[in-house]
Amino acid sequence: MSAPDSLQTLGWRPFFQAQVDVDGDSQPARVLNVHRGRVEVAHEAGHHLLELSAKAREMGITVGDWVLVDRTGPQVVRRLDRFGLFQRRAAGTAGEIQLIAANVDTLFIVTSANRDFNVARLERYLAIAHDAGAFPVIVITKADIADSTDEFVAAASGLAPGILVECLDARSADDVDVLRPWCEAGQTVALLGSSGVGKSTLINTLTGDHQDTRAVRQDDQRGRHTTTSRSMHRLPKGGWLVDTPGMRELQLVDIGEALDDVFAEIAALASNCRFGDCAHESEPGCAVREAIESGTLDAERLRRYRKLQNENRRNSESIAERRSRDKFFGKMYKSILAGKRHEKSDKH
Ligand SMILES: Nc1nc2c(ncn2[C@@H]2O[C@H](COP(=O)(O)OP(=O)(O)OP(=O)(O)O)[C@@H](O)[C@H]2O)c(=O)[nH]1
Ligand SMILES: [Mg+2]
Repeated sequence: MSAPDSLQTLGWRPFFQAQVDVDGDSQPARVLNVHRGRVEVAHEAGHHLLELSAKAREMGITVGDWVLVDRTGPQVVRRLDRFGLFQRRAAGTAGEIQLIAANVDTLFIVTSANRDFNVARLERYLAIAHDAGAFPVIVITKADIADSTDEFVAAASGLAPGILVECLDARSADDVDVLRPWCEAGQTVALLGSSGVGKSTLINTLTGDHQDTRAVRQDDQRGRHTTTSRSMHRLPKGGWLVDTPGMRELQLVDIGEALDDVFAEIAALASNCRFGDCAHESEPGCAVREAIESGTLDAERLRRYRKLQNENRRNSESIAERRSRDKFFGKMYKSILAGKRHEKSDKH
């Protein structure tokens, strides 16, 4: 039988403590899984499956969230503010924001020492990490089958001053040990990377498991073991691994500042341009173009920055547009209804 978790082991910290005045009626709990209006939470007394009330559904609860649970209910009474959030736009044209995971401390950005390696993709993932408040660690797998990993490590290390880059064989427990400090008790990690780079392999090596996705054991009240697949997986040292399909479909949405963090040197140069709205094209006094001409800034890096800015703008604008359109149609619909009612009352 697995021992109940302490709040610290679940990831509780002063940031959350400061938001609550925990009384006798409610207790903090971490959301391990959300499925069809039900959440699985873990708290000091064990695991619980809770049905969400209509009010709780409106709180927009996602994997990794901290909530307050009424001891007597039991029912989710409040969602605590997050220090970070991964989100994406729903597929199709609806353009709604979908919440993927909250309160992730560390993001392992996984790529391989082969043709998967792509600087633009890494910059994109770094922006996502920044936006979600997660500390990025670039993990380059398949070091064992690469002729040399120097170029990959140099290119990744060049992406930001002090950026952490680990190069390893994802199948080797010894190699993967360098990632364990991020997986200690109370830490929450997630992985991001394209298909085939070794995410599942890393997870298996980290958890010592051999399954595709690690399932967490849980005792039901009769003491029987049932094994279910969950979104938050326990790591051997007590950390948590977020493994949800949505992580594969993350996009840049409302991410402007995070992009400026990733491309900090361009953002800093831009602040020296003569015009505040300089597009770095043909304006006089453009510090960004000067840097490219003098060779201190790579033109390709500017191009990639622009591309991500455009992608972000496209995703974010269409949401704003959609909202205003919804409002417009809402009003129109109401006025049509009002007109119809009017017509009806005229007839009577
Ligand atoms: N030699 C070597 N093979 C690796 C390494 N990492 C992963 N592989 C192999 O690469 C293949 C793909 O690894 P997966 O872990 O399934 O990749 P994934 O990122 O989970 O892929 P998706 O689930 O499709 O997103 C498997 O055959 C692994 O054994 C590594 O560091 N070295
Ligand atoms: Mg996989």
